[in-house]
Amino acid sequence: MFLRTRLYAAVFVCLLVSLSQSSGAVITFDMLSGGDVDSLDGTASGTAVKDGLSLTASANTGVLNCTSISFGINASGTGDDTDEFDNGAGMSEIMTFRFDSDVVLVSIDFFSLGSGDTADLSSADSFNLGIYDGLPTDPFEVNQAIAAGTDVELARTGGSFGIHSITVDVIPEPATASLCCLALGILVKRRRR
Ligand SMILES: [Ca+2]
Ligand SMILES: [Ca+2]
Repeated sequence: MFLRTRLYAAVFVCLLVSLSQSSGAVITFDMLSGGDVDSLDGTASGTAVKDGLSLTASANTGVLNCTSISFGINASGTGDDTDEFDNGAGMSEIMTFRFDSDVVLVSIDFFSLGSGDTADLSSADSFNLGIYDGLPTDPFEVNQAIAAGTDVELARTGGSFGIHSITVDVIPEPATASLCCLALGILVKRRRR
C-alpha cells in the first residue's frame, strides 16, 4: 500500500515536470527604466537577470540606456536620440546580446518603429531577419532558437527605433525530465519484486 502511494506520487511528479518543461518558462524582460534591465542602464556592457536567466548586452558605441519611454543606445557625442537605436553620433548603433541558457527568442516589442526605420537581427551563421516598418505582427514575432552564449546582433540600418520588451522561452534541459523518469523506473521495478 505504501509503495503504491509512493508510485502514484512519483507518477504525479513526473507528469508535472514533463508538463511544465514541455512548454519551458516564458520570460519577458521589461526594458524600460524600473523594469528588469536597470543594471544595463548607462553601461557599455552589462548583465541583467530575471527568473534565473541572464541577459548580457553591449553597445557598439556609447552606453545602453533605458528611460521610462524606451530602451536604446546613448552614443558618445552629441546629437543622439539617447533611448533609441539610430545614427547616434554618425555611427549606426548596434546592440549585441546573449542569454546564458538555450532559449527561443519569441518576440521583441519595438517602440517608434515607423516609416524608414530598419534593422537587421542576426546571429553569425544561423539567421538574419530584417526588421522594417510594416512588420506583420506587433510585437514582432521572432521565434528563433538561440543556443546559450550565442551572440545576437540588433543592428540599426535606417531611421530610429527603441525597444519596450524582449520575450524568450527557456528551452528545458532534458536532464531533469530524464532523471525523473529514471527514478520512476526504479520505483516500478521495486514494486514488481
Ligand atoms: Ca541612440
Ligand atoms: Ca522611429
